[in-house]
Amino acid sequence: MNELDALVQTARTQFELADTPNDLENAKAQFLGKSGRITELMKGMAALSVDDKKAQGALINQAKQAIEAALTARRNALAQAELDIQLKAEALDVTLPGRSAGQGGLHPVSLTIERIESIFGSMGFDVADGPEIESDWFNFTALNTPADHPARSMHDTFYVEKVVESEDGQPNLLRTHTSPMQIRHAVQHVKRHRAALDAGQGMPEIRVIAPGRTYRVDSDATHSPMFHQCEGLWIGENVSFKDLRVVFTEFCKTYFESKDLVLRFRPSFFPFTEPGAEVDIQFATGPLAGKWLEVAGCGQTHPDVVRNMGLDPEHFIGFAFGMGPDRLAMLRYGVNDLRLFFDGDLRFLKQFE
Ligand code: 2NM
Repeated sequence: MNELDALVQTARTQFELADTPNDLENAKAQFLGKSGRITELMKGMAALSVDDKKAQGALINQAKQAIEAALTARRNALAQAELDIQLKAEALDVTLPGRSAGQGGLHPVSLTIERIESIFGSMGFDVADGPEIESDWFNFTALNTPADHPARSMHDTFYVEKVVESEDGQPNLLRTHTSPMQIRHAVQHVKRHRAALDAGQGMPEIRVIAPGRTYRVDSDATHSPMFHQCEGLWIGENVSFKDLRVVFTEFCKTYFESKDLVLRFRPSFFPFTEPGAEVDIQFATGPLAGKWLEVAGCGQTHPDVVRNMGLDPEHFIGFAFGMGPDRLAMLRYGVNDLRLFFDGDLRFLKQFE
């Protein structure tokens, strides 16, 4: 093997031994650099004759090209190896099962309230909202509840530091029922139509339900200090107790999906109604068949309450009703302890999703 072939062979070996691009460039310098072997050989030709220069130059060039080809091949091989390592490290196994985000669901009482809203919505009722911290006026006074009424005692009502304006300097409290939302809604409605009312043109009827959290000092298997109510109000110039009966009967049949249930109205008393009644229902079939179950209170809105809405009770009449979504959920789902709804145990709550 002549000297040039040996040189090319050495270069190939050195390049193969280089494991990194940096090592490879260092190896290259030994052969192709400024003072590399090929450069040295070129310089060595100075003393040769013209013919020998031609012949020797061609051979050196051949060797140089062979070394450059080996260098390029090794550079490509190292780059490819680096890419392979990177691809392997970043590999994504698309066949692995995904990680689920976990699915939330609505609380059974929320589902019940949505159901109530949907049924009354189909009968033309709006849905009102309002504050849980109320003034004494909206919670009691406007609802014809006298100052010495037991519902106003410290034993029954959670009084709080004053945070909302109370018209009469009375303390704030956690609302004990959803009625204040109805008063607020009615007052706003009447304000909007004040001009037409004063001109004797009347106003669109008030038809609204008000669902939400309510609070009383009470805690056992059937009472929770926080519970839910949903009240309804229909005020117009020609609304009667018969309308109440029709609307509430329709609601119960739709809510319980039972066409053959019957309603019973038992006379009762509420400060904000005159007359007032309790509503009992009885199923003809199913596990509760034959039993009278109390599901709501109702009545014709008391003239003083109509007046507190800004209306003349000589011209406007209406009815209201109030029920407990917690109790409606218990009846519909067959739950016997109210506290299960508020313990936050997912094993119980997941059953209703
Ligand atoms: C009930 C029972 C009977 C009622 C009265 C009113 C209002 F605000 F219009 F005066 N809302 N709801 C009412 C009547 C509530 O709950 C057991």
